[in-house]
Amino acid sequence: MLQLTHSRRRRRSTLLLAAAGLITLFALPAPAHAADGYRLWLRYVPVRGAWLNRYRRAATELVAPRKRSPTLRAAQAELERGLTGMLGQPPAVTHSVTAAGAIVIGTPRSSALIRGLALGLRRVGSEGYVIRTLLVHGRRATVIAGNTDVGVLYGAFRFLRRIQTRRPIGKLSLAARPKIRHRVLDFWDNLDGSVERGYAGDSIWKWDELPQYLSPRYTDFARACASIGINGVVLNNVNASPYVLTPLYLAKIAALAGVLRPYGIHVYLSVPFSAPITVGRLKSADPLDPAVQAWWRRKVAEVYRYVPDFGGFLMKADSEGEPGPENYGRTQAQGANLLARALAPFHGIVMWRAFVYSTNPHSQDRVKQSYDIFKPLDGKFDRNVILQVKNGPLDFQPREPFHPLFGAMPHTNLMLELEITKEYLGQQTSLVYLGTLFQEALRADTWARGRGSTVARVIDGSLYGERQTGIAGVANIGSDRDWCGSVFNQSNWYVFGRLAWNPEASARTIAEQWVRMTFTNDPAFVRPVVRMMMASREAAVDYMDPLGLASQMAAGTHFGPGPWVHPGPHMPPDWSSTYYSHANRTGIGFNRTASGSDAIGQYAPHVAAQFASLRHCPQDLLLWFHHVPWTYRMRSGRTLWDSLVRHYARGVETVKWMRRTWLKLARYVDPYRFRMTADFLTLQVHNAEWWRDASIAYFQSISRLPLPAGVAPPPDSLKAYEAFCIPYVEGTPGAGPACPPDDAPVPR
Ligand code: GCW
Repeated sequence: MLQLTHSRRRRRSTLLLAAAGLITLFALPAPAHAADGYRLWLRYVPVRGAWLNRYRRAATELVAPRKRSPTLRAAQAELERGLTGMLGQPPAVTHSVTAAGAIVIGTPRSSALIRGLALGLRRVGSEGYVIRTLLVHGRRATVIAGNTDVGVLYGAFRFLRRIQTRRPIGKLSLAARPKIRHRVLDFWDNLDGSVERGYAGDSIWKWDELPQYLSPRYTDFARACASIGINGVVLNNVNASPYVLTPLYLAKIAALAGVLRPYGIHVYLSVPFSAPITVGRLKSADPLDPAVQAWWRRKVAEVYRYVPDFGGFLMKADSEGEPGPENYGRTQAQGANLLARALAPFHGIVMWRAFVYSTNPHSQDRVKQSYDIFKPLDGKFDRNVILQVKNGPLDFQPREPFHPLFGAMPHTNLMLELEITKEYLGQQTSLVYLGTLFQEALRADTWARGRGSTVARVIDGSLYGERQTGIAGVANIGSDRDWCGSVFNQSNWYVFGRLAWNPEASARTIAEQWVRMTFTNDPAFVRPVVRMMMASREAAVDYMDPLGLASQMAAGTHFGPGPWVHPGPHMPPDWSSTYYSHANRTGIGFNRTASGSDAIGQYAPHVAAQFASLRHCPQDLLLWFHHVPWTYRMRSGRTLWDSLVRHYARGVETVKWMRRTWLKLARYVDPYRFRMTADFLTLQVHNAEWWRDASIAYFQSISRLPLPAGVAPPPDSLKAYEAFCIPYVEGTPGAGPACPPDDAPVPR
């Protein structure tokens, strides 16, 4: 939610730039195994013990086709890098199998060897791979093959992962293909280098240096994406600057696309709907105006001259101040098809966001708007349009029910949008593993075609048979040395990619693999850390937004508690907290049943019946759907009030337990990552307590009920919590401080 102005200008003086240059010149190169997080999960640290010889025997030489595309060269380079790092010696690179234990890579087209083998490549499609141990010229070899070069690259990463996670590689028979076609990272990066909701430094795209200088970081970014199967990147913020469509920037974008291409990554752009006016100097951007249509056709053709394999556009229209078809009395479908028709000849797609709502004090329940706007348009979108729908109907809250559009648009391509950057979940420092949140979203059953109509099956095309399938994650990547602001934030990038490849995969298994690759395979470390990660999101829900509450955070920054934020002249109701909690003397929660906003009516009957029943509604969504008396008896026998308070307290306890757990693990981690995580957990305990105390103080002022036995009263007064405000938070759009000067006097 939020922000009308997003153009933060940054002035860097020439002097500063010069100073930075000097620092870079004299900076010492990082030591080879510096555990500063730069290498992500691709650290390739040496294997020790019994595994080493077993792996060495199965990786004696690397057999690559003579003629290699940049993608095959990337696969080869990765295998060389990984094997050298882990096995302590580089594999001999050859073009034919000369010894037992060879690794053979290629496609039927690039390699006669692979052409001659029956590998069953048919079933893995255009991006999948087969990894098999077989006899080649009488010698045992591991073949990593795909129908395309990028399939081989994915296979190479999978093979390396087995070594990284200490799985046998001697007798392999693996085949995999992605279930979703467009697996995209959405960057909310502005052209001035700032990142909306970014908590890991500035943008990684250095627009000033492009196209001449291509930072090696871009390649490392592409490697990381390819290692988890991400095949698309939207380079810029959905609150888009028109400049991306100018030749100046198109040349820069082309240069970036050139770096990402070998790794199977297509580049996309967010564009403003008003571009025909701002860039094209037309009078209108009306989708039905032939001049506007012709402009987009010309512009798209120009984009493809720069980037021949350009992926397409992402559009935020009619939302939070962005222009859109509504300005011309046209529908979202008419707007989307305008772009789709320009892109179709080039096989480009439009990802049209369903995050459309009007911030109008008199408008109906905010969470109903998107469904009401889009549902009637089912079947009206061109085939190369994919509607990009956030996981929940509000806005990336710690917990939301699934968005009712999932399952409700059988004749429209639908993709899922997740937020990897933790805007509402503690931002840079809190340890919150989002695998469980993503998994919950994917496994939610829409019941659109009976039991098992999960969101995963809506978006992978298996429910309604769409061919344009997709999933997007708002990236958490920035210029910080560790890419994501903290080592544990890296796991969220990782799990997004893995679930995008296979939305039915398990968040726990993925967490475990990530821990093994990022830290160590020692079970004494892996087990407790995976437990921490798996508990972490529920802990955050507990101390921020328990029992189905939503949007209780501070306005603007979305960091820290703000349950008291109420509508006012500068605060539309649906950006406030009290609008969502509906806390009053009788109870708390948003009545979305038939007697309230009836948002429940947007779900399939089976789901709606469950949500509508106080008794059967999942308790963790209770207050999302119901206004419940404070004294209501929960299934546990406790009153709602007691239960609410206990959730806040439990959240804090869980974070304390996470911290205690981590502190015992020093001997398994390098000092740098150990210390940073330990200190961040200390900070998180502090934040969780702040959330708990401020929330209890606020809600108690309304419920006027005593605290349950054993719960200590908040140490400060409600007034003090309300007055406290953090003025500047990284990633918050807008130039000035987020604290209104009269509410929060500047401390002396
Ligand atoms: O969650 C909200 C954020 C805005 C963001 C918006 C969106 C890019 O607070 O910063 O704008 O969602 O998804 O468009």
